[in-house]
This record gives sequence, C-alpha cells and structure tokens, in this order.
Amino acid sequence: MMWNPRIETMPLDKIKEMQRVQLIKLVNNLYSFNKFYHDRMRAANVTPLDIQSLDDITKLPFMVKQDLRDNYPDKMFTVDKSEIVRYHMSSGTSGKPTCVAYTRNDLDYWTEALARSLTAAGLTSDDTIQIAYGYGLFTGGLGLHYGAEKIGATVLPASTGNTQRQLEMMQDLQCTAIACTPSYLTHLITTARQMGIDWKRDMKLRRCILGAEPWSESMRAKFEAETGAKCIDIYGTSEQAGPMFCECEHQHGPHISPDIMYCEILDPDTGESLEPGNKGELVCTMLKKEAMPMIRYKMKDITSINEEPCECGRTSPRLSRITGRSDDMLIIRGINVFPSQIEYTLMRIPQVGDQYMIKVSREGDLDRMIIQVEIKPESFSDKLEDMQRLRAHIESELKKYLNIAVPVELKAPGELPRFEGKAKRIIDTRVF
Ligand code: DLL
Repeated sequence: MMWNPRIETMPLDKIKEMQRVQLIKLVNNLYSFNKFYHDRMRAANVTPLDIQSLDDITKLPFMVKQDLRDNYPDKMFTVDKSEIVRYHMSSGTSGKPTCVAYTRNDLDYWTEALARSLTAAGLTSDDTIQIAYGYGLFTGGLGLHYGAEKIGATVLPASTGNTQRQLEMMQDLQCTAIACTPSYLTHLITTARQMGIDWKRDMKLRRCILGAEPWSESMRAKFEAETGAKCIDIYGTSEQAGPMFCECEHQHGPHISPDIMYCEILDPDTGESLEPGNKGELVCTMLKKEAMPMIRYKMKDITSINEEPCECGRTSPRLSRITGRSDDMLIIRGINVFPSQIEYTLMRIPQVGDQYMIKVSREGDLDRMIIQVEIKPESFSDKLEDMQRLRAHIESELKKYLNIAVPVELKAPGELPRFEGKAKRIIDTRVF
C-alpha cells in the first residue's frame, strides 16, 4: 500500500525536475521577501539568477544549529505571526533553546510525510498505535499523532513514562503498533519480563516505529525476536519538522519524501558533495516550509543516500542507518545533550572547579551517562553530608537544563586528569 503513489513512484528524473522547480521558487521568494535570507545570499554573492539547476544549490550558504540559537526565538521566521499555528522547542547549548515555528501548511506537509511513512511501514486504518514518544515541546508525540490519525489508525497518545501502565494499556486495547525510542522499547521489554508478560502470547503488536536516537541491526534482531513485531526505523529532526521518514517493510533505510526535502551528502572533511551510496554529512533543504525555511541545513548526521528503486516499488530515495554525528551532540536515551550545555551548567555552580569528565556507556541496550566533577579546594569537605548535599544540587541543576537525570560523581581537587593539548572531556564507549 502507498499513501501517495504519484509522488512515491515518480521516476527519478521527474523527481529531480520537481525539486529544481521548487528550489527556484523557494530561493526567489526568500530573496525577495525576507531580510534574513536576502542578506545571507548577498553575503555569499548569490542571487536567484544563479540558481537554475539542482546542482546550483551548492552556491547557497549553509545553515547550522547556531543560526537558530543566534536568532532565537523568532528572528528566522519568515511569515507574519498570525500565520504561525504551532511552536516546538528543543534544548540548546549555553542554556539557549531553539524554537521551530509551523504554519498550517507546514503542519499539513509534516502530516502528509508521516502518512506516507506509516503506510510504508505497513500501518493501516485497522491498526491501533500507542504513541510513547514525548508529547509537548518535543516533536515526537504530536508529529506521529497527526500522521497516524491521518491514515485512520486508532491512536493511543500514551506519551512517555508510567511503564507498567503502558504495558497494561497495550494489552487491554490490543495495540498493534508502538512508536517510541529504541531505549524505551528496551525498558518496556525488561518491565514486561518482570510482569510475566510474553509479548508473542499476550500482545497483538506487529510494528515498532523506532527512532530519535541511533540504534543498530543487532538491536533490531533482538527487539524482533522478543516482541514478534517488525521494527521500523524512523528519522527526522526538529529543524525539518520532527519525525518524518520511515522505512518500508523491506527495512532498507527510511524513504524520504522528495517533494518535501532535498538531500545532499557532503564529505565532512572537505565539504565536497558525494555521489549516492557514499557516506557523509547530511545536508537538507526543506522545499516547502513556510514559517521557518531551512536551506542547506547541516543536520550533522552521518549517512548516505540510496537512489536505487526499492523492492516495495517506491522510487523515493532512502537514507542509510545514521551511524554517528559530525559534531559532539550526544543522544542519551533519546534526549539530545550538548557537552557545552553540561559545561555551561557546571561552570555556573560556584563550588565546581575547572575539571569535569562526561562518561557515556551502554548497559545492556541502555545508555548510561555519568558526570565526574572536580570540586574547588575551598569547597571540598570531609563531611559526607556536605558532599551529598552538593552532589544533589549539581544533579538537580543538570536535570533542569538537560531534561535528563544524570548521576554525578564528585572528585577531590586534582583527582581528574589534566590535558596538555585539547581537553578530552567525553569518553563514549557505546558502539552502534
Ligand atoms: O528526534 C525527531 C524524531 C522524533 C525522530 C521521533 C524520530 C522519532 P531532534 O530532537 O531534533 O528530533 O533530534 C534529531 O536525532 O539529528 C539524529 O542525530 C537523531 N535521530 C533522529 N532519528 C534517528 C534515527 C527528533 N532513526 C536528531 N537514527 C537527529 C539515528 C536519529 N539517529
């Protein structure tokens, strides 16, 4: 089944022509009517006349997350406030979040992309999907919600947390699909075992829609063996809109919607464009976004594009599994964490010294992060109580800024290693 066969099976040359026309329209509009983009293009010495072919896109300047932070909250919006119907926000560095705005059409295209994606994943109006991504400022819950409703599936907006109840609801309502992070599925599996639930005997689950963080083929094999459900990768970022592109039932990487997004893959070292099939940094141009267009936005995710037609009959290109990032952003159990956020939070606590270390590992299939923090000599005390109080204070400050509970280990002055060259403050031993 396809949601939009005309787009999903369009021959590649027609796809590229459609993207070319849309790109020219987008660039003309932004150059003529928006100061931010006009100034950017002028600074890069480009005018709309320079953009005639898809390859000409390389003349346009890149955009990066820092642009969103520098222009927080609304300096990059390109429509009147009255046209904005929703905001989503994500945490940023140095305590500054990023804010993404949507017009009615932006929400409609996002929903359309998800309707195509969920259909490709094998869902229909007969399914009941439990959405266990966070509802609220995070894009996961609401994004999947409207996509699933669009195809007529029954939605259980469970959001995150309350794991026993999630499992009971899944059984009671005979949910046939769940959308959540791979980390949360791991937790659900462990809890189900403790509750004596046998997924294959007691559940009707046939699809798990997993994304928002890296996961692997070996995790897929384990999840499928335990739950009996097909596990489908879903990719998206808040800058694009939110969760967007799912694998089809052949599970060879998420199919993108080429009328909505144009992808480039760049060599992270040289910045050169790479041909399909080669791994590099993903750069996306959202061809239809109104409230907050994204042109040549550097996602910082490492992947490749596959333009070969798929066994499912779709011609829409696929992304390969995301194998890492070209920046230092960590994703801990589905939550994006920037080391600079951690540093910013720690350095505002007067008792904290200059040295800290972030340790990330995997226990079973779950991420574990610990932050070791050196205390200033004058703040260090032999009294256990004082140190426990200080540790609790640091942990609560970190929770406030990172949105995730992170255990802290206090270290005596001089205990952590010093670096002669560039400090190496992150030790990440996870393998995906
Ligand atoms: O994580 C949107 C989303 C929600 C995607 C639900 C899928 C499901 P952000 O919080 O902006 O948006 O984080 C985006 O998460 O740049 C990747 O590094 C990572 N990511 C997202 N999906 C995948 C995936 C949402 N399937 C960042 N595999 C991206 C690996 C993923 N990494």
